Amino acid sequence: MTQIWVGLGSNLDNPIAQIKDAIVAFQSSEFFTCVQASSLYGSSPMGPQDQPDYVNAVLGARTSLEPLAVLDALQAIENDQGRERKRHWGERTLDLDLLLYGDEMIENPRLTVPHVGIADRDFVLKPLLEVAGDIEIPNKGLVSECLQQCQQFDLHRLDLGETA
Ligand code: A4P
Ligand code: MG
Repeated sequence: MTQIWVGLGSNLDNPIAQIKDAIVAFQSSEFFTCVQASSLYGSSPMGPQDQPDYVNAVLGARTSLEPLAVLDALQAIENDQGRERKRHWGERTLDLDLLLYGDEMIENPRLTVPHVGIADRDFVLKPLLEVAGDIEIPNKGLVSECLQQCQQFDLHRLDLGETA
């Protein structure tokens, strides 16, 4: 079994519900166990500014799937939640990025791990630190060190109150 970390993002069609549904999809999947999710965070968009704010989270799981099979499973969950691929860094119902696959470094036409943007974005690093602790990102350093140097996107933890 390999420990994986997945970044979740949504800014269309009730983003909070999209992220919660995605977490349930992992919990119900035969491919993943020990699913643990961070809090949900709000963030301003990276990329085109004429799109809604995002909801972001990070999820950990254990799996016996090989890396490309994990990517297939992530894309199946995205597609189940109505993902359409429009413009780069544009709006989406659900984006699932494979941030880390154990401590492996993978360079494949379909898959780069660690995810290319992992060390540059507070909306990935803050929830990762919350749920994974201060782990080492291969070739990048500790999550806390990356967080001190990364770009900021008005990140704030969402208070979901009674509905959490
Ligand atoms: N791919 C390669 N490596 C990976 C990986 N580690 N995990 C390939 C997932 N996919 C990976 O992805 C394009 C292709 O990347 C996939 O087919 C896969 O083979 P995509 O999801 O279709 O395209 P994308 O998401 O538009 O591109 P990209 O580069 O993945 O964008 P990002 O980095 O995911 O950024 N602003 C805020 N505040 N919060 C966000 O979450 N997200 C984005 C998307 C833009 N702005 C944002 C946020
Ligand atoms: Mg993506």
